[in-house]
Amino acid sequence: MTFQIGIGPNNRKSVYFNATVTDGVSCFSIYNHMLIPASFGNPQAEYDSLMTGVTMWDVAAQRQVEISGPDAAALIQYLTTRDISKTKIGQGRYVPICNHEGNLINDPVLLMLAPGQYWLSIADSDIELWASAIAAERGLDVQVFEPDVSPLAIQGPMAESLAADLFGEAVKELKYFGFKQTELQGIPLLLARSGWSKQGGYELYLQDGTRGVELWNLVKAAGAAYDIRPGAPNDLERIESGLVSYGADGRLQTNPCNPFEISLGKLVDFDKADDFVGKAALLKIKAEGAKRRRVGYIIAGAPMLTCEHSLDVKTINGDIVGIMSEFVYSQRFTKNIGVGMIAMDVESDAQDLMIQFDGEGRQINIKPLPFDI
Ligand code: THG
Repeated sequence: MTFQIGIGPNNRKSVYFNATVTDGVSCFSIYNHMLIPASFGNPQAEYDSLMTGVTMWDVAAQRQVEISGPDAAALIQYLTTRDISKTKIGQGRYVPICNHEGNLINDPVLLMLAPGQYWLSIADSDIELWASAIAAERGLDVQVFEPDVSPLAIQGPMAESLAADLFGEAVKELKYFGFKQTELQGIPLLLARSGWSKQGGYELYLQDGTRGVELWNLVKAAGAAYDIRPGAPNDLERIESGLVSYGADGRLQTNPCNPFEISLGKLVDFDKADDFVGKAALLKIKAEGAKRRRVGYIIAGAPMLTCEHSLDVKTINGDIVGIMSEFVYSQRFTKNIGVGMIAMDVESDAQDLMIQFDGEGRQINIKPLPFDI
C-alpha cells in the first residue's frame, strides 16, 4: 500500500521545520494541526541515542495555551481535576482535563509563570477553544490565547551535561517539571526539566518564533560533543516506560476513557475546595468502579514490524474484552510489547487472550506497566 498525504495550509509548520528538513527528517505526523517530526530514518539509532546519549526533538506541536488575567487561577482550577492552588511560580504540574462526562480530553503540563499567568502545554486536542468557551460562559476575567512559544526537547542521559554546557551548572538544580526564564545568545526561552520520555532531559520553550532554526543549530552544535542526534518522541521508549499519550492511548472520539481507566486516577483531587469540570461524573465513576484498567501486553510470535494500532483484545471465544492501542517490537526485551486497556473482570494472569494480526491470531499476556521483563 503506497499513498501520500496532502499537506496544506491547515497543517501548520513548526518554527524548526526548515532545520529538521535540513537534518534529514523522513517522516512527519500531525499534532495540534501542526507537522511534528516522527522519524529521521533510523529508528534504532534514534532509540539508542535516547537511551544512552542525547537526542533533540522538535516538539513545537506541544502548543501552549496561555491563560492570564485576574481569574486565571480560578479558570485552571475549574478546568483540571487536580488541585493547583498550591502551585508556585517556576513549577510545572501534570494536569488532566476532562469533559463533563468525566472523559479525558487532554493531559497537559501546567506551567505557572507569574501570579495570574499560566501556560497549558497541551496534548493533541483544541484546549484553546474549550478554555475560552468555558471562561466566557462563566464570566471569568481572563485572556486565553496561543502565545509564540515552541518547545524543543533534549532527552537522554547526556541531556543534563548538554544543558549545563549551554546554560550553566545551575540547570542541575532544577526539579522535575521545574523551569526558569533564561536565554541563549539573546534568544529568549524558558528552560524546564521535563520531556516526553523516562530518560530525563529538558525542554527549551523558545519565545521568539523567528529564531527557531538558530536555536536548533546552537543546540545541535553544543550537542556534537555528545553525539546528539535529531529524533522525535519515541514510541518504543514510551511504550516500554508506560508513559500515557492522549490521542494514542485514548481519545474522546475513538476510545473515550476516564482518568481511572488510563492510570491517572491519582490525579483526580475530589478534596479540592473548588468545583471542576467532570467532578460529578467522576465521583459516580469512582463509586461504581472503573470498567477498564490500563495494562501492558506481551504478544507471542515473530517480531511485529508493521505499523498498526487499535486492535481488539478478545478471548478465545471471540468476546471483545479490551483494546491494544499501540504495540512495538522491543529489542531490549526481545519481545513484542503493547499497551492498552482491559476489562476489570479479566484476571491479570489470563491465558485465553488474543489479538488478530496479519490475518492470524496471536496469544497475548497482561503485564503491569512500566515493562520490566
Ligand atoms: N512536555 C510538554 N508538553 C507536553 C508533553 C510533554 N504536551 C503533550 C504531552 N507531553 C502531555 N502529556 C504528558 C504525559 C506525561 C508526562 C508529561 C506530559 C510526564 N509524566 C511523568 C510520568 O508519567 O511518569 C510524570 C507525571 C507526574 O509527575 O505526575 O512527564 O512531555 N511540555
